[in-house]
Amino acid sequence: MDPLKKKFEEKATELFKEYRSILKEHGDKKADEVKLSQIFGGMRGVKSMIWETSNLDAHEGIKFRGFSIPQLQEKLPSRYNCKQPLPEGLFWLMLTGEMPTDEEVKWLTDEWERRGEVPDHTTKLIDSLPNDLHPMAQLSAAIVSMHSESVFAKRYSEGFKKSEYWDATYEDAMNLIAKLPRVAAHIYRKIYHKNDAIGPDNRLDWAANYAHQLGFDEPDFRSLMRLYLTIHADHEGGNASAHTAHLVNSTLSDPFLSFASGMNALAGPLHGLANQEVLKFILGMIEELGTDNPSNDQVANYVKLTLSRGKVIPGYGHAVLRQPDPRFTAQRVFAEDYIKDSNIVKIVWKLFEVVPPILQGLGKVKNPWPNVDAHSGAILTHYGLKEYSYYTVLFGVSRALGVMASMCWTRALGFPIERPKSVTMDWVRSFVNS
Ligand code: HAX
Repeated sequence: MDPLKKKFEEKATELFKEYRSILKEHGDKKADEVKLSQIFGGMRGVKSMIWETSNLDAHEGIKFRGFSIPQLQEKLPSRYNCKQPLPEGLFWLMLTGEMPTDEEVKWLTDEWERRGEVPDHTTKLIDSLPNDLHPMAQLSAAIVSMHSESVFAKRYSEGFKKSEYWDATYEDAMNLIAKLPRVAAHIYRKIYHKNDAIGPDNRLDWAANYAHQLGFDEPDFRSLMRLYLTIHADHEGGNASAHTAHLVNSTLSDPFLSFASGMNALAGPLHGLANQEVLKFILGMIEELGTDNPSNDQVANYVKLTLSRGKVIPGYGHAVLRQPDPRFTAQRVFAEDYIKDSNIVKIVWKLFEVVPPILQGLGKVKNPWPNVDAHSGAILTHYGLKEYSYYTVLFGVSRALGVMASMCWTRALGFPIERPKSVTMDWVRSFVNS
């Protein structure tokens, strides 16, 4: 058994016993009460699942196994004198709850490299799709086609015990994460570079290798990818993409099919697609104003105009957060550190000054602050990755780390199929009149 799987098995066996005994003793204890406003309002805040890998606080933002983003930047292993952590280390941390050593991370980089080969039919499928099909649709189709590789699906069809589900899920998680950058890079090169694919370079770490296959080998872009793929990896379990993957997997649909479902949720403009929408919005502003160096007043007027057109301001607001998103702040710090002069980056910072008071003034927006998607496009554009329709794919590659680590936990703890309760309006009417 490989060292990561072994460590996970130890941790999972321990937690399984603990959770079963908690459930036996305290199963009837009330953890929450649900208000009608939550039933109508997208189940905000309803405690309804276990998600070990990260936790989101409305004010402090995301913590991965208790570590904030600056703490990850300080404590996770890095390489090549890069100030940014290796996402491999975050996966290890999320899966085991333990900070990995340099050697453990090195092992994981090599292991993902070893597992990275993409089936021929997946490459052919991508090549057969029209270039104007959105990259997220191509990603989802490609992942679905890798169902052929699922160890879980194969072992299930042969008949295996529930206590062994986690093992097959771990194999699928590792294989999916290993293959995903190659699939995602193939989609990019096919659509935007006349199918001029670039093969992997097995001397590189997972993030740098992805950057390489996209066609970006500058050290700063590699650093950006390490940070980007770390901070987008997980946002507890209730967000739409993670929860979708979790729900689908609860039917014992295999990890490839489950993760593809999560990607379809990420592709919505209120969720991950917001990163492309932000750049589109900024480019639209530049075009309408006729300058890429607008004043704060010009930016504010454009924001108000956008709202008057009945649109949301992409990159702002959040269902849980009530402060600027630490993932936004991490990207801002990166841009301050690495990027000397970019008018698009400066527009992102001007938006940060003018948007919150305008949204606050509407009197209905619960969180007027920027979220993760407000910054990424400006930095990617600065380095030459300008095809904004592709941005959500980068997010999706990162999100695999958290979702797949969590899926291993879900299967190791043996959680059942999800089945919440819906109610009819008749029920609501009689409830309010009772
Ligand atoms: N611009 C304009 N109006 C906004 C707004 C924004 N950025 N954010 C919220 N509102 C509006 C809502 O549309 C809603 O209006 P109505 O009552 O007229 O329907 C009202 O304010 C209350 O919404 P809320 O309770 O504050 O926000 P929700 O929890 O319902 O929604 C969203 C959270 C993120 C979907 C929302 O803030 C939004 O649409 N933001 C813009 C899109 C975006 O950036 N999405 C990415 C979020 C982060 C993420 O998942 N990344 O992947």
